[in-house]
Amino acid sequence: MTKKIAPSMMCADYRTLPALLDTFAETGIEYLHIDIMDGVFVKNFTLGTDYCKRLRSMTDIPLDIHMMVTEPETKIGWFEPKEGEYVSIHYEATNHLQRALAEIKKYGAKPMVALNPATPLCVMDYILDDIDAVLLMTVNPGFAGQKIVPKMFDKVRDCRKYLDERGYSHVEIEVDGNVNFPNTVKLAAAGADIYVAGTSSVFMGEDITGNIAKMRRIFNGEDLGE
Ligand code: S6P
Ligand code: MG
Repeated sequence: MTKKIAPSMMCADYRTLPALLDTFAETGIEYLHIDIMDGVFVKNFTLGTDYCKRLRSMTDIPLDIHMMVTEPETKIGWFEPKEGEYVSIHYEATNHLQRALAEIKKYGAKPMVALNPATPLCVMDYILDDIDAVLLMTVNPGFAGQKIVPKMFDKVRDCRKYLDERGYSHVEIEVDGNVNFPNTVKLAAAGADIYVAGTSSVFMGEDITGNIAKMRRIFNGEDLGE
């Protein structure tokens, strides 16, 4: 599968948003990762429904909406998910995971299940037909700028194997949290497909285009991520 970059928009400088979106279009950015937090599931507030709406009016790049909220099944519709977009909901946030994933599909969007670092892969045993991707949190959710949980490299590798062995090779793995350049090298080797890029990579320093090019070189094995 082609490896994709999803810049984390909570890390973006709003003052230069139109120019940033032009840069993302020019560099072929595949998704815009939108962190939704409710102050309950995680101790923070970030982006919301109006932000998604405005962003869609400014760019054709599909959104990748990461719902870090309790009872997501009651809130999916608020975001008016579109065809081609990803919507992820946390296993830990709902008693009705299968129903919530099916709800995302009703909008024509692509369902993704999100797992916190401590959550085992086996929770996906009976929802594999309901997902297009799994989001493996490589930090505990809530904040940008954290350090990766080292065991997550094994988890990504185990997840790729778990999916392939069950005939779900088409299900993509997204990684989110401290996806810096050296970690990208390891996560790519472990089999991650979609890379949420925040303060550790794309938004590090001033050269966003250069950072994106470096990520792509790492994907191609042309850069060691140093
Ligand atoms: C964190 C959130 C993430 C962050 C991203 C930031 O709870 O889900 O999407 O925005 O991880 O990236 P970084 O490089 O600052 O860790
Ligand atoms: Mg996120």
